[in-house]
Amino acid sequence: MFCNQCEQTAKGQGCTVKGVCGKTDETSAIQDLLIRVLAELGTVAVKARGEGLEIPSAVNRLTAEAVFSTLTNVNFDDERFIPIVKNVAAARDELLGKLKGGCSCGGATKVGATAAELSKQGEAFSTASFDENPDLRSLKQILIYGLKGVAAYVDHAAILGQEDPAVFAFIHEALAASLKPLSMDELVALCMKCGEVNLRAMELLDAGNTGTYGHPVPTEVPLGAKAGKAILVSGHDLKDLRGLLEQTEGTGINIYTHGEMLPCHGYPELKKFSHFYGHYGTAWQNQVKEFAEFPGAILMTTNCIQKPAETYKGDIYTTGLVGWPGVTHVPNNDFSEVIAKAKELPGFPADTDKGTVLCGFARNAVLGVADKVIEGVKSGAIRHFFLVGGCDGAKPGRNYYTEFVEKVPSDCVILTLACGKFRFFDKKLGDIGGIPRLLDIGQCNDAYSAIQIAVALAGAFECGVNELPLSMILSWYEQKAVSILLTLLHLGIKDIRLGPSLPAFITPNVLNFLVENFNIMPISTPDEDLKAILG
Ligand code: SF4
Ligand code: SF3
Repeated sequence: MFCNQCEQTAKGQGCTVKGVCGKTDETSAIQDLLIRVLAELGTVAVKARGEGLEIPSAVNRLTAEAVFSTLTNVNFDDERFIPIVKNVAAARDELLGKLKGGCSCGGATKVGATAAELSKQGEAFSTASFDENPDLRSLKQILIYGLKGVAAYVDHAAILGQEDPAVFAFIHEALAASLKPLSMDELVALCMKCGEVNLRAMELLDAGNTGTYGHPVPTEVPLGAKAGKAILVSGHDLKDLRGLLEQTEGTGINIYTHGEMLPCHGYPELKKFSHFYGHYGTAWQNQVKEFAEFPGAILMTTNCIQKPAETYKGDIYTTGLVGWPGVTHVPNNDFSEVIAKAKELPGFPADTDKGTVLCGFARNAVLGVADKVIEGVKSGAIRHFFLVGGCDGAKPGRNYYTEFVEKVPSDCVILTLACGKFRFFDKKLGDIGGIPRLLDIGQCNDAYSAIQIAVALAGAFECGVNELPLSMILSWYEQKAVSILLTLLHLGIKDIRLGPSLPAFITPNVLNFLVENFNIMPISTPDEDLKAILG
C-alpha cells in the first residue's frame, strides 16, 4: 500500500505497511482501485457531457458518495466497498455504451467480485502511480485529495436536496485528470478550480443546513450530563441527528453530541427538542477513551471513526457512508437498533455539572452584530482577529494551538471552527464590549460561514480580505482541510499559517510555488508567530 493523504501519515512520508489510522493494506488497495474506476467513470462522463448527454443524477450522487467514502476515517470495511466499486464500474460501462465516439479511459478496468480480488487489483493504482514526475504527481494528489473534501460537502448538501450539476461536472473532470498527462500549469489551474468549486459546494451545504434547520443562534451547551439513558452522536451529519431526535422523542433518552456535532446545538430546528441535552467529550482522536466511558449507545454519522475498543464495540453503530468491520451498520434514518441498545445500557446515574460552552456564531449571528464589531475595530477596542481552526489529530505538536489561543492578547478576538477547537473550546476568554472573544463558527463543514464573515468585514472596511486585521492559523488532518485550503488560495488569501506539519504530498517545488504566490507558511512557535503578526 501507499497512502499519504492525511497529516498523520507514517514518518511524515506515507503509510506503506498499515495505515496509522488503522486502514489495512487491503482496504487501502480497494480504495485505490475505487479511485481508479472513478477516474475511468470521470473520463467517460466528461466525454458524454461533450456529446450533449445528460449524466443521470444517480450517477452524480454515486460519484460523490464513492469519493467521500475514501476520505480518511470514513469507511474501513472492505465488504461495504464491494458494491460501491461494482456500481461505479457498472455506471461507467453503461455510460460508455451510450457514447457515439467511444472512449479511451486508459482501459476500463474489469473489477473482481470479492474483497480479496479488488484488493489485489488495486495494488497497481495507488496515488504514487499518478505520475513519474514528483511535482506533477504532487499536484495530482493535491487535486484528488482536495476533491475528496469537495465530495464530502457535495454529499452532505445533496442529502438536504442541494445540488449543482456544474459541481458534479467538475468532480468528473478532476477525476479524469488523474489519468491524463497534464502540465504543471494545467494541474495548478485544476487545483485552483477545485478550490472555486469547493466554495460552491460549501455554499450549497450552507443553504441546505440553514434552509432546513434555520440559522444557528448563540447557544449555551452543557458539558455535564443529565441522569438517564443516553445516546451520543458523532460525525457531521445534521439530518441523521434530526432523525434520531425525532425517533427518541418521548422515550426518556437524552441525546448528546460528540466532536463535530457540537455546533448542532445552535440550530433552531434541532435545539427545540428538549431531550437534545448537551455535549460530551472532545475531538475524534480521543474517542477510544471517551466512548469507553459513555454509558449509552453511540452513533457515528460520518468521519472520523477510530478503531473501536472491544469494550464499546457492541455499543457503537455506523450509518451513511461510515463503516468499521464488525460494527453494526444501521440503515439511513432508522435508528431503532441504536435506541434499543441505549435502553439496555445503564445511562448516566445522576446529574453532573461540568459547566457550559457557547456555540452558534455562524455567519448570521456574527454579521448580526457586525456594527458592534466594526465599531470595536474602529475604536481600537478590537486590535486583531485570529481564525484558529481546522482539524484536530493525535500527533504531537498540536499543543501549539492551545498555547497560541492562551497567548493571544486580550484585545483580540478568536474565531474558530472544526474539531481543532476542542484544544481550547472551554476556555473562558471573556468579551470585548459584549462580543465574546472566542466565537465558535461551527464544524469544518461551516468554513463557508467563516469565509462569508471575512468577506463581509472586508466589504465593511472597503478593503480586501488580505488587508483586514485578520490572520489565519490553520490545522489540518484530513482532506476536507485540503479542499478548504484550495478555496482560500482560489480567493487569493495570503499569509496562512498551516500546521502542525506540512502535507507529505507537497514537493519542495510545489511548496515554493505556494510560498511565492500566497506566502503560505508553516506554524513556528506561538510567541514567534504572534510577534510576527502583531509586530
Ligand atoms: Fe496513513 Fe492517513 Fe492514509 Fe490512513 S489515511 S493510511 S493514516 S496516510
Ligand atoms: Fe475533525 Fe475528522 Fe477534520 Fe471536521 S472530525 S474537522 S478531523
